[in-house]
Amino acid sequence: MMEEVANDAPVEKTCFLDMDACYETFDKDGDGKLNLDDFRLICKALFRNDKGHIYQLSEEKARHMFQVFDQNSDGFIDKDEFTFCWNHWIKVIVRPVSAFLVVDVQNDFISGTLNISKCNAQQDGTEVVEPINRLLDTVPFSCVFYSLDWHPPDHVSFIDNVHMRELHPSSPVSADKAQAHDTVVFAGPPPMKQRLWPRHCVQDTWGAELHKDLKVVEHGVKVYKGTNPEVDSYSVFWDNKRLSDTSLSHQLRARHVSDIYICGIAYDVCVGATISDALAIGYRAVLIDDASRGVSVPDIQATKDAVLADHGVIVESHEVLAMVEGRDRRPELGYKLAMELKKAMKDNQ
Ligand code: VGL
Ligand code: ZN
Repeated sequence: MMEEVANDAPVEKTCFLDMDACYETFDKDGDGKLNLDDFRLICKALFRNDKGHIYQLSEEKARHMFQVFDQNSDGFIDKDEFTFCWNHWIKVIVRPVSAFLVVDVQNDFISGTLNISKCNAQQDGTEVVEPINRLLDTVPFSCVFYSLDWHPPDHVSFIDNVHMRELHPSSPVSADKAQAHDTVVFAGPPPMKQRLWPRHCVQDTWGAELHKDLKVVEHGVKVYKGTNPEVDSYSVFWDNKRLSDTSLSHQLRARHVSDIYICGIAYDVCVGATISDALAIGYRAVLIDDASRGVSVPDIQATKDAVLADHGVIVESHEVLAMVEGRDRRPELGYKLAMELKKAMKDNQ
């Protein structure tokens, strides 16, 4: 497909600064309301990158989003409807509030007991440190979080603890036969599936420390997970049984975050679970591919597929700065936000 490059840079620069000016710019016939064609022009001005490349948006997605903002379904976005669109959608797209979440960049996953370079994908965990440090040095995130897998010695996920708890008759592997990476079912109640891992990230040990070269910024917030001996916690939001949350979602809300950039280790375990939760609770979420390393090749691919299916975005670290500064605006994230607004309006009815 031919690349579409914007030739209306001055219009683009000014049209999202002021609501009334924006409305007039796109109300081409001056009749005081915007039709679908006008809305498509807004999308064309919104969804482009800092180099003037215009991102394609399907007719179907444009129509879906138009319908969200045409609240009375009369085929037009009138001024009141546009006010909502401006405040809750355009403003967020042009000036997102971005959090950076660095997941489990800890010794045990890089060179310790759960060294991912010895796992199926044979990836080198140290390789995430350099792109993450560069992002921390160059991108003005409004807040930064570091998660730490932080297990007590009797944690349910450790292979050498498998005899501590009764298995359920449905468990595919017995305690005596179980090996690291096998999935067993503990008796409960209720019965609980658990993937077994080598002992790792035990609280207050070297293996649980962040990698020595990882930059920890002054305002960075550490989030500890996996602290309950009875339940594992892959997502930085909740444990796997959703018994308790880590306070991450509370802190994101307190800071009015709209977008979360996620990376780290392991791509297909904790990074994947975290971005899946971020999208599920409504955040515009971005996975930074070259700043993440994982355990298993097919699981990494499944993680990517799931992110894209949930309207998340996968980028390389060099693309992040322009996105955080609102100069590179992805249609997928705009669509994600519009669908969240639609949900919220339905819930309020
Ligand atoms: C993780 C396996 C076990 C992770 C944590 O941080 O991805 N993986 N516990
Ligand atoms: Zn763990």
